[in-house]
Amino acid sequence: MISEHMIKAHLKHEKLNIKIFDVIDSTNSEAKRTALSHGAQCSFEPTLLIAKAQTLGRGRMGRRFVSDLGGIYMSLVYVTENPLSDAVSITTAAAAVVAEAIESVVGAPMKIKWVNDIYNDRGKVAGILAETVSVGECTAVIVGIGINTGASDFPEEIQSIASSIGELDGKEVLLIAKIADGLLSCAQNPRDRSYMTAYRERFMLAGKTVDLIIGGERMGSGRVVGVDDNGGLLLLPDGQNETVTIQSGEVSVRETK
Ligand code: BT5
Repeated sequence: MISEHMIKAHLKHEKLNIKIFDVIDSTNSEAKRTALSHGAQCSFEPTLLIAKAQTLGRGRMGRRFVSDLGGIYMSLVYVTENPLSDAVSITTAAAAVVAEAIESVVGAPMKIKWVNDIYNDRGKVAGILAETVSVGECTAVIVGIGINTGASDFPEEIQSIASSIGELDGKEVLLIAKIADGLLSCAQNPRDRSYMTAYRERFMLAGKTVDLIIGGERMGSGRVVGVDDNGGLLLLPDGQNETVTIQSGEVSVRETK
């Protein structure tokens, strides 16, 4: 059971609207509609949208995020006047917040694959989609998070990738509240990069040889050195001796024989 009252019982931040849906197309799309419905008004209270299932769950770059019953699908939308808000650092902060929150509720270690995927020791358990939309003179930030919490009977298309953090037996509300509190704290302190410690501790690519993929195309390969404070990937391209910073894209780890 997920109710507004139960989430608020765990929540530290007081100003948060909460809307819960049984099924929706996408909580990120609903968040966008919510932001746009405020028209030119540059302020509205942060709003958390939660669904038990999504019919059009979205991943990055137009990809599908499988959102059947047996997961938590949530989006936080808030207005920012901070020009530093960019999708990479918001996503990075959210990944650290989500990984820590899952660990504290479930007790199992989580790993972060740059930039937005949370893994347990069997596969991807959560994904993050950060988006922005212009509202009047301001920008609304939307942080969408999908977490697999049910049985691991995933559809064929994600069977080899996905895993679940398992049934939460009533602790869903605690997890949702921890994530919302963490995201709201990051939103209130946009220059604070202290979440990078949690991110780096769980970063699963350090030292790995990866292929860099941008816009679906392989752009080269190299060894991952780390992540910078803005969430950029530090990569030493093959055959070169200077590290480059990658701000967007994704990587696929090369299997070492
Ligand atoms: C993501 O994209 O992982 C971001 C997912 C964000 C989902 C949330 S749910 C609430 C909010 N509303 C939305 O509509 N979206 C957000 P990306 O890194 O592009 O990963 C997508 C890829 O992950 C797919 O191509 C699949 O390979 C895999 N995938 C799809 N569904 C999955 C699932 N349920 N669990 C694990 N992996 C999945």
